[in-house]
Amino acid sequence: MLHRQLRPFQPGFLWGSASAAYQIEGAWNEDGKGPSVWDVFTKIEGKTYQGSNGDVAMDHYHRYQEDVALMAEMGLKAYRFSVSWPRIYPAGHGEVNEAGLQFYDNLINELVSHGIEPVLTLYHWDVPQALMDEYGAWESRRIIEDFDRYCVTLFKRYGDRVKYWVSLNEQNYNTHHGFITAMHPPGVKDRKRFYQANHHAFLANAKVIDSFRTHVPDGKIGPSFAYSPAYPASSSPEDTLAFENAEEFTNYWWLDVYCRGEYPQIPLKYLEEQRLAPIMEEGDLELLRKGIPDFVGVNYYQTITYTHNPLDGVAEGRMNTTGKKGTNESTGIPGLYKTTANLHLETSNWDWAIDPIGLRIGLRRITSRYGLPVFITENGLGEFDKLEADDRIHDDYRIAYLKSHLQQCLQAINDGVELIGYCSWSFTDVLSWLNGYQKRYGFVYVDRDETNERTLRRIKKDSFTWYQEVIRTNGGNLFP
Ligand code: BGP
Repeated sequence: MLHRQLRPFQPGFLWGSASAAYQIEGAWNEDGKGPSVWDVFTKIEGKTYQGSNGDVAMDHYHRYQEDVALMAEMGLKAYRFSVSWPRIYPAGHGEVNEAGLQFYDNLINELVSHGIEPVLTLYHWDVPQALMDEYGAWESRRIIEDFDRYCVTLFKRYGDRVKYWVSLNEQNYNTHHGFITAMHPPGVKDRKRFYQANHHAFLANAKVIDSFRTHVPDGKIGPSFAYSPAYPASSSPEDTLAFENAEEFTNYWWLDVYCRGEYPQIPLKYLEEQRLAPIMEEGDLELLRKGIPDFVGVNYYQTITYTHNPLDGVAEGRMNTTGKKGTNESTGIPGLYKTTANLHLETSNWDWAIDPIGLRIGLRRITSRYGLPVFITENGLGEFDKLEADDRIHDDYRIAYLKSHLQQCLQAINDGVELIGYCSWSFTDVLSWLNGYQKRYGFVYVDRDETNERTLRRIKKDSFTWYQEVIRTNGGNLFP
């Protein structure tokens, strides 16, 4: 679709940036916080790149005022952050920790006083370890009540100042690694448990959206989905079928439940045959239908290309977590699909395909299938950055990535997509869950590495000034 003229970004477009508690806060055991599963998991040998963890991370817990001052200097309109559940309920339920609530009160007030719209993520993977020990966290239906109680506590406390909320962050990616590759907690490989834990997460998601309607009636809420739109490797019917399988199993499985309150028929039938389908109870489908969100949060990094995979074909392959280009292996489900490189696309050093048009395609697919507004809650480029002798970081590759993706956002808007806002990943550099501190995403460099906390000094990268100008011109400088 070629437009002769492009309508600009609407006034009030939310130019934002994002982060997550575990990846920036540090202060892992301060002011009454309980341990999360990540506090425990990262200490198991061999689980993360060079044993990196978030004990100190970017020390945002102690430096949030300095970080918000930088956001204000940039002119940021929205800031997406997550609340750490075990900071609020150290044991997952029971007594609430006032010091934890106070920290986010302070952060929210700081944002609001600088005219920055807070976008609050309720859950970005750091479930309290206490709930893992007590009942296996997402593997038990008990989590639905506990998650709801925690969320209602936040709705009541912050609902007057926070109007944009993200329910679950990347349930799909997190559970995939939790139950298929064993690279996230609880670190198991079991497809049956994967689908059951997902079912509980869907129910918990629907339940809190339902509660949200009562407590924050003038707010907007939606889940953030790790969306990698699928492509067929070729126009052969076999590859096209593999691509259809991938769309059904890796995207619609989640999006249909969120946006329609029902499981897609074709994968459900297949999983029933394989005895992998989740066990549902009476009332579950009614609850799912109460969870239709106000928007679909999209975390977009790449498209994935699929090809035919025979019954004795490829299963899980190794993932590049070192930044050594070309070390990612093909991965798939025998009889359904397997991934393959897309020869039309460049990749990052972590082998993620760079595909701005893929973002436009994905936004259009969501609009066509669900007719809901979209909020891009993450998009960015993880790369090695070099701190030059003059204290500068010339991250022109990041500017090129973000610019090309934003250009496609505007194309998508002109195609008819209702886009609320765009949060880059990330504002400052953050801990990359499995890839350590060397895979950097921020506009602001943080002086530390995997083993040495160094000064934790904040240094603006070239992309900082560039995004500042994007915001100032409401996207006017994106096109020549
Ligand atoms: C998403 C997560 C973020 C962030 C980002 C980049 O999956 O929601 O928390 O980490 O991806 O991924 P990575 O750090 O693996 O490069």
